[in-house]
Amino acid sequence: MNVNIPIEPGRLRKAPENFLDRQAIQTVAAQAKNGRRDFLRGAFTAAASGLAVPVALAQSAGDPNILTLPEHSTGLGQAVATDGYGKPSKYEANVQRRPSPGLTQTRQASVSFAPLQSLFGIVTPSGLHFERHHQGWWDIDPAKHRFMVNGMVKAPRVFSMDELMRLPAVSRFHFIECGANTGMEWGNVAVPTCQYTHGMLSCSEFTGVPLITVLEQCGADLKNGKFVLAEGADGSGMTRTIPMDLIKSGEVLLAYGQNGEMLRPENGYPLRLVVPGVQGVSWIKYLRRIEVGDKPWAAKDEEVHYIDLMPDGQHRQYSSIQECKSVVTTPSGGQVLLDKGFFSISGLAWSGRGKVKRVDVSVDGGRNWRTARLEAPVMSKCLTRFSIDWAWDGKSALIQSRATDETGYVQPTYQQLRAVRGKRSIYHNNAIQTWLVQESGEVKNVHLA
Ligand SMILES: Nc1nc2c(c(=O)[nH]1)N[C@H]1C(S)=C(S)[C@@H](COP(=O)(O)O)O[C@H]1N2
Ligand SMILES: [Mo]
Repeated sequence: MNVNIPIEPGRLRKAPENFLDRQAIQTVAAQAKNGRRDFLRGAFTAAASGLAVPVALAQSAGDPNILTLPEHSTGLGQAVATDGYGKPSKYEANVQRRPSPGLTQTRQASVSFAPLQSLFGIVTPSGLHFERHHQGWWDIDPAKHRFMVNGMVKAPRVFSMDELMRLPAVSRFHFIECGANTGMEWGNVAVPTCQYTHGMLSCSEFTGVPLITVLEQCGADLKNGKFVLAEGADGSGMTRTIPMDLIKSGEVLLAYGQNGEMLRPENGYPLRLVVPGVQGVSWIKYLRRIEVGDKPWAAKDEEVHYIDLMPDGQHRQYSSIQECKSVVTTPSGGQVLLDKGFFSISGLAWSGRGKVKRVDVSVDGGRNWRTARLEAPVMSKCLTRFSIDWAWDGKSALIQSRATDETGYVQPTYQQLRAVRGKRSIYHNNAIQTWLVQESGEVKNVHLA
């Protein structure tokens, strides 16, 4: 599987999100408001072509970065605890979650996308976690937050955060993906970069109490109570039905921890439901109530939203598991390969049904496949990092990844998916993504016919 690694490793220019400044973003957003088609792609291309391609250092002249001692090697650095809570290097300031310009009317009912193309490993730094709010986010006082259990339970009960946090907790790594992730791409290429095609996806270590523990404490009727309703405390009235079988498995958590600290306010502080494998909308934030019942509630976000429009015009409801999916994050849309030679193709794979078993990578649009390396740990309902060696010969290439999960399910091509689902859905697009590497080195989002 190894290729010979040439002496000069290939160099990469980052995707446009990493260098578009605030001004440029505002221009793009304004154009979007005026309804200009292809605004995003157009603006990004313009911004990208205005940049000078970095030139290799004239080695013969000697590299001043080695020959001259920098200040940080001779001076006194900064003091401990200069920042009581540390933040990223100023040189990483362009690595941000970003709203897609013009996607929504307001920023309270909107989404920001995680910069997948800039991340390593599987964990999403909490400050870069994607956001989806239906009615804005809140920083709720945990001392005043209350969580209620009612419905088919012997002893309905209200918990404070302190009471919940006294109970035995578990910590587990899971991905969360909005059901609408990649939703703009059903019909055609819509957005230029992996941040916008796949960035409604994040992965954290969550800490919390298994919901089953609390239901048992309240004497829930686990025989006739086939479902629970989860309700958030924000103004969106977000309510979702969760099948009791998932809860009995012990996987569903009343989570307060995220990556070793309390949840971020944007992600539901102080309490959110974690429903591994299930689409993001069911991971209710600012969780204030669980009701046990014997049938689905058919809430607004189950009847008219988060449903799958099928080609025959019918809607499919309660299709909430996020099926096996993957994406190459480098090279990916908007990046530019600056020279031929070795590149490590790298990406993420996940499945709402368990572990990723295997990822295959093609550089010729799916004609030939090689099996990629999976980076340990490979965990259930969690992101898995894969990589494979590639020597770019300077010719155009079509890069794809295809994941298979432990159930044997194989990620479909667009052709296969559209044959069953049509082209007009929003949710649950898990098709194989294609990135076209052009001879110029520019990487583009394309759909193969
Ligand atoms: N209370 C509440 N919970 C919510 C939402 C919301 O708007 N309010 N949005 C849902 C949707 S659609 C998604 S995809 C996830 C997003 O979680 P995140 O913002 O932490 O990424 O939260 C879900 N839980
Ligand atoms: Mo969502």
